[in-house]
Amino acid sequence: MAEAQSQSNHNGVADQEVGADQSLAPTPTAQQFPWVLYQSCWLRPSAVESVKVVQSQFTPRHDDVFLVTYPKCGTTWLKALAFAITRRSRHGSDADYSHHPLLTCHPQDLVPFLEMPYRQLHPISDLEALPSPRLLCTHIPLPLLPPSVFTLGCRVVYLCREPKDVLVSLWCFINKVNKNYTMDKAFDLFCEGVSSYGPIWDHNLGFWKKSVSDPDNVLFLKYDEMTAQPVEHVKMLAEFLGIPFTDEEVSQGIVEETVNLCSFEKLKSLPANSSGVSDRIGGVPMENSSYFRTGKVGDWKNHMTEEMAKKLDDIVEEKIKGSGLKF
Ligand code: PAP
Repeated sequence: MAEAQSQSNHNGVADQEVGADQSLAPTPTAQQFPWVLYQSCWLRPSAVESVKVVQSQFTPRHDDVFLVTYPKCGTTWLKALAFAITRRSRHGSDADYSHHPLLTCHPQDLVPFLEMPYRQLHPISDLEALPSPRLLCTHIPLPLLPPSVFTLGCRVVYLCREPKDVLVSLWCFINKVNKNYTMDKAFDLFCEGVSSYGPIWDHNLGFWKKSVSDPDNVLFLKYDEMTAQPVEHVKMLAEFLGIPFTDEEVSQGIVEETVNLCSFEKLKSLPANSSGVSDRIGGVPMENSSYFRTGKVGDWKNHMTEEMAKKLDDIVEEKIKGSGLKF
């Protein structure tokens, strides 16, 4: 996740270099958090370069499936679920999860991101080499994605999350590598819409509106609802992906097995996810366990005051007013 960029990797110099592009402007708030505005989206300078490579070089295929999230909305969970669903045997008797790749690989590594590791460092041909149908993931907002994702009719699964929980998750993640990213600063920036791939409300609204106008191709999911009803959501996801669970699979308990395999508790307990360090961004090593913090709904209460909560709630409510989207 690009926000984890350490201070030493990006300073004012990088900002100015990117700032030469007329479409970019430095963040208004703090020089030590040098997001820039690229096509109305806040990004780290290196992420801008990567998104530009995706925009100019990535060729979608009609049978691609895109998992899209704003950072910290449950990307790891969605990757695990979609991977488990699409890779399962269509025949119940062959469904054996005892040797499943999710037991030995971090979910983040089983479904590649379009824009990470940064594509100016890791060629887009890595994605071209994947066999169809590809399962891909991205944080890139809708207006910045190659338009053919939608004209080709690719399936897009969007997972959103209650913004206060997103902010807390984001702050905990970034604060591990950048102690200057305090909760107060994170909050002020977030309320201005400034965090990687932000503003979050624009990100949510882009895919929300598309899911309303094009429900066959865009499935809009909510983390909180998925947590409350995982079995129903796994069935819904499989159906949307064109591979519904058969009656036989349902009666064999394969849906529940999928839910359990991808549960926070199960994944967090596995050595591949609980130990070690990986650099999935490019120059930003993070502990594998940092993708498994609490996995809870409403953890914002432990980190934000009621006053902060009200301010952010009011901002988000105003931004999404009239769209039909609710948190
Ligand atoms: P990314 O957007 O940076 O790629 P993402 O997976 O969205 O990662 O962020 C991690 C969040 O998803 C964490 O939330 P928290 O900080 O509020 O705890 C993490 O706990 C949560 N998460 C990871 N795996 C699961 C899972 N299997 N079920 C539910 N939540 C999960």
